[in-house]
Amino acid sequence: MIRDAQVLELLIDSVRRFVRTRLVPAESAVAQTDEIPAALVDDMRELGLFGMCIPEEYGGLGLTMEEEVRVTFELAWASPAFRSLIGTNNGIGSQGIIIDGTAAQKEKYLPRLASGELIASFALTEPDSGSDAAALRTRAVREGDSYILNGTKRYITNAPEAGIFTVMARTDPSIKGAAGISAFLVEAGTPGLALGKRDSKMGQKGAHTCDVIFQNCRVPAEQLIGGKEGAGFKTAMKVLDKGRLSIAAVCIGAAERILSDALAFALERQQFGKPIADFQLIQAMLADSKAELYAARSMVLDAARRRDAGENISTEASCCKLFASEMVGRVADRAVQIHGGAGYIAEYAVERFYRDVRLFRIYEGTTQIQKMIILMMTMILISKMKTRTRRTRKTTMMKATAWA
Ligand code: COS
Repeated sequence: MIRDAQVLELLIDSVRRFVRTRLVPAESAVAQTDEIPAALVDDMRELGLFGMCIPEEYGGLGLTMEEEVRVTFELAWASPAFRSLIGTNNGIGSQGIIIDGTAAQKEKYLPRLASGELIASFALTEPDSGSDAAALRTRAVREGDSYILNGTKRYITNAPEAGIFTVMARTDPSIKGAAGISAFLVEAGTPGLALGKRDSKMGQKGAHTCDVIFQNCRVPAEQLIGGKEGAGFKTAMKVLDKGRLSIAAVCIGAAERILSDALAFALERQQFGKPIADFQLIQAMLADSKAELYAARSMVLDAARRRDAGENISTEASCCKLFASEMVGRVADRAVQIHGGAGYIAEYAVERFYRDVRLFRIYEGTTQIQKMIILMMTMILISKMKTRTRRTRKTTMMKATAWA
């Protein structure tokens, strides 16, 4: 849903100008230093980028999903590290509060997240629980008006910068699965919360991850999201539904950039007396990339509109994340191929993007997990349909069409 087309075009236009004139020229320095310059972070704050998806009543831009993905297409034209810094405040770091938080929790944190004064982080993954998120072992034991947290979270994006963590921990050890998990808001600096050293990653330099370690970390009970024990896994899954759609949008922005670089190179590079873009085998790689990119873009826009219309988009979000992240991997691979030897040299952006985009097939749920979710949802629908009478089958079919 687009609320005001003119306002949105103005926003997209200013983000596009900012990305192309300020972020793109800084990409290679960010990759070398592994730091985003403070002046650029200030500019991102000023543009309102940290609060794009936070409701207006808390100082954010309150973008709808369709508006958000359209802005993300622009943002992701530059290195993914820039989007990663604002990504947690708009997505996995704030959505738990927005979707399931109490009024007091919203009031306390959302305005500071929207302004970018506070960076948010989402701590679900652990050393022994990645894809099987419900197997997490971090414990939260109630003691008077507090919970005592113990455990380790791994690969936590923006943890080194974070002021607030959404932490999934087990409050009921008698339940091994999802129902024993609760979500907490833990402030950086709380005694008993420590950070590991920054991870040394394959790509996305400038975007930081590290372990977050809890050792007898006392968290006030009012920091339990929604004030409800046992609801934390569902909160995390709802957050990831949106997160996966946002990542798919990032894949599209990145693929547009990579394809544009590949096309520019193919038009410039001469071999056998003419630009390599004149050769059909090169043209085929460019055309395949464009077609797949268009398909992914259409999927993401459709899913975003459905979410705005209030539909359950778990399946669509997984379809988008699966297709778009695999698509950008293929586009980056072809771009390196088109660049030839130059594609293997760090001077060219495609070498960096090739490594950067590899992460999209892994985080916020691997490609294999997305396939599992898609199949699970489809099987639920089919089994429901099989057990109904003909009349109710018709109703279910109608519901399924609306839901699927
Ligand atoms: N929205 C709301 N509720 C959801 C949900 C969603 N998208 N997905 C699952 N749930 C609910 C289920 O309905 C179920 O509730 P009930 O027990 O009341 O029926 C509960 O959550 C448990 O669901 P399920 O049994 O499907 O959980 P599983 O342990 O089988 O795990 C997957 C499901 C694999 C989908 C989950 O573990 C997952 O997403 N793994 C990947 C984690 C990930 O993305 N990590 C990235 C780190 S964050 S950057």
